[in-house]
Amino acid sequence: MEVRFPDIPAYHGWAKPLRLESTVEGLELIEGAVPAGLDGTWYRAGPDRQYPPMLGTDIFIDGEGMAHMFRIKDGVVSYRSRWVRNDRYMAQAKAGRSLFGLYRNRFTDDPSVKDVSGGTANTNMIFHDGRLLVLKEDDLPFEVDRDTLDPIGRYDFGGKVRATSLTAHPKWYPDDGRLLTYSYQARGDGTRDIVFYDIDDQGRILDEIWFEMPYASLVHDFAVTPNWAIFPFMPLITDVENLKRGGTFYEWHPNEQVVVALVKRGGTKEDIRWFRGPAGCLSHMMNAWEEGSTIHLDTCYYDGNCFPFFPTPDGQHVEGCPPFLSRLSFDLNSDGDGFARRRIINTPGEMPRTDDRYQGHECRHGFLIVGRGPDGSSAIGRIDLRSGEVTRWHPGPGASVHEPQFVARCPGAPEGDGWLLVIVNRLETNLSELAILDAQDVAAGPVARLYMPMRVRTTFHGTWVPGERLRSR
Ligand code: V55
Ligand code: FE
Repeated sequence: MEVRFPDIPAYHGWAKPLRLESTVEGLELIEGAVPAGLDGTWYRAGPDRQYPPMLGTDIFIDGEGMAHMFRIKDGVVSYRSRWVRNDRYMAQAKAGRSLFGLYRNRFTDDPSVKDVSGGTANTNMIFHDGRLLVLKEDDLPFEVDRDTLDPIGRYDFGGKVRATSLTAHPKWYPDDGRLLTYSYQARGDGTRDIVFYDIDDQGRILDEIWFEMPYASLVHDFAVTPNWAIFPFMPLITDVENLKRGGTFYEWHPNEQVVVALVKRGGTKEDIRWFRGPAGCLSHMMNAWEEGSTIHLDTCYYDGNCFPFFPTPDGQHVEGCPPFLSRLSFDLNSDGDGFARRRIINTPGEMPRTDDRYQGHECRHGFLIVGRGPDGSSAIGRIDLRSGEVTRWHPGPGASVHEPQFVARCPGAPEGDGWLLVIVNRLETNLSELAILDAQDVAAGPVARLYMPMRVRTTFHGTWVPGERLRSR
């Protein structure tokens, strides 16, 4: 079968499908030195395209999953990437072509895959209960081998998770191994069911709270504090009748509200507190914490539709708008159901991260991608959340960066004391680099830069797993 990719914006520039599996033992140092204490593996996931899309169109969040790993020890970094060989990938490999149609619309798939999971496994990777899992919010996790990325299988926590999918944005505590996660549209596409799970380091479910969303929302990310799980609902809504007509998985409803549910951990759905605001999108969460009776949430907030490729029900494509890191504050003692919101960085920014060990507690150090310009370039930003000061490292004209990953300098290091790992895109050479920065001084530029003899296409999110954890089985 002929392989010919369409000429569409989703494939221009850096986003051209790569479709390459790589193995490099010992990436070449360009400058500096890899910190001697760095010992562990950085896992990331992203989308690529196994075969030309069945219906000739594509959007950047779709595409078959590619798993990436950087293994670092004794000053040496090795890189490997592999397709996630899940059911979707294997069915298509056998057919030699794409068999799944529009993003998450099962009514547009080839009849031969009616009973095959359409999960793409393209968004995030975590290590939990000794398993390395690749995540996408359209399916349950898919387990792969921690050393080779070879396939192991779809994972449902021994049958204990009854939801049809799990988020790609669980919160995962390095210290106690607890996994806090959820499923939205948890009884199938277009359902309003959502469930919060608190799962311990041996896969036992400690907390399971089912409730209903106000509408069948996209719920891409959430946040947790010691007492609350915070769920954002935004008017990107799934309608099964629209799917049957061959429509998009989400439609934008500008006249609906943003609704935020604060779910009491250990409580019931009757304890949920509801807050409302004008239509907009909450995408990735930096962090949330409690201050007396107020819950603060730092998140990338869009004043309108974050995904302009999802039209309104009458087919209108509204313009996209930039995300700004914003602080939303919810007062549990107030009688009303509004919340406060203010920008904390005045430059557009996305893919926010912190020192994961402190998620749910007030942090000082935040990291994100800032200032994606018209030329596609972007920088790593660090915000001092106490003073509001933002510092940046820009890798150069036309260059851009993937989401940064914080790694603590050593197990007991104070919050924010460590390194940032960053994949850099160099458009002029069409190659990537791995940069390692001092997390407290990103403006100084990398302490090490490593040459990659290939382009790393989009990656969304990832996890650092210390070597000690990986070696203990
Ligand atoms: C998002 C990302 C997704 C997705 C739905 O950033 C929403 C938001 C990477 O995949 O499937
Ligand atoms: Fe995400």
